[in-house]
Amino acid sequence: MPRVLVLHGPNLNLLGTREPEVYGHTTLAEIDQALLDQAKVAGATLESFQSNHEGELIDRIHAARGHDDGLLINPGALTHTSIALRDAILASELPVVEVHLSNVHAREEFRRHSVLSDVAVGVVTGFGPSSYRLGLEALLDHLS
Ligand code: DHK
Repeated sequence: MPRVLVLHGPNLNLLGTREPEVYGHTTLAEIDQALLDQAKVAGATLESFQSNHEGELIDRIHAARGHDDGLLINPGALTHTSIALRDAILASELPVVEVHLSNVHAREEFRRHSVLSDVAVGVVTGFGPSSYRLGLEALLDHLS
C-alpha cells in the first residue's frame, strides 16, 4: 500500500476565503477529505499537513524520509523562494509532485519561476482543487 504525504504551505489554511477569485471557494479541509477519499479508492494511505512555517514543512519532510513513498506538495509562495525546501525534498529522496490551484504562468512574473519544479516528477498548475486530484493520480501512477 503506497503511503503519500500531502503538504500545504503558507496561507493555504485560508482557502475558501482567501482571494476566492484566484483560489476558489473550496476549503483546505474539503481538499484534504477529497484526497483521502481518492487515496482510499486507489488503495493508498494518505496524510495531510499544512503549515505557515518553512521549518515545520522541512521537519515534516525529514520525518517522511524512509516512512512515506511519495510527496504531493503545494508549497504556496515558498515555491518561488525556498532553497531550504528544495534541499529537504532532495534529501528525502522521495518522488514529489508539485501542485498549484492557480495557473502560476498566467499571473505575476515572480510566480512563473519555481525553485522546486526541476526536482519534482511533474507539476500540475491551474485547475483549482482538481490540481490536487490530478497530482495525486499522477503520483500514484508514478509509484506503481
Ligand atoms: C498558492 C500560493 O499561495 C501562491 O503563493 C503561489 C499557489 C500559487 C497556488 O496557486 O496554489 O504563487
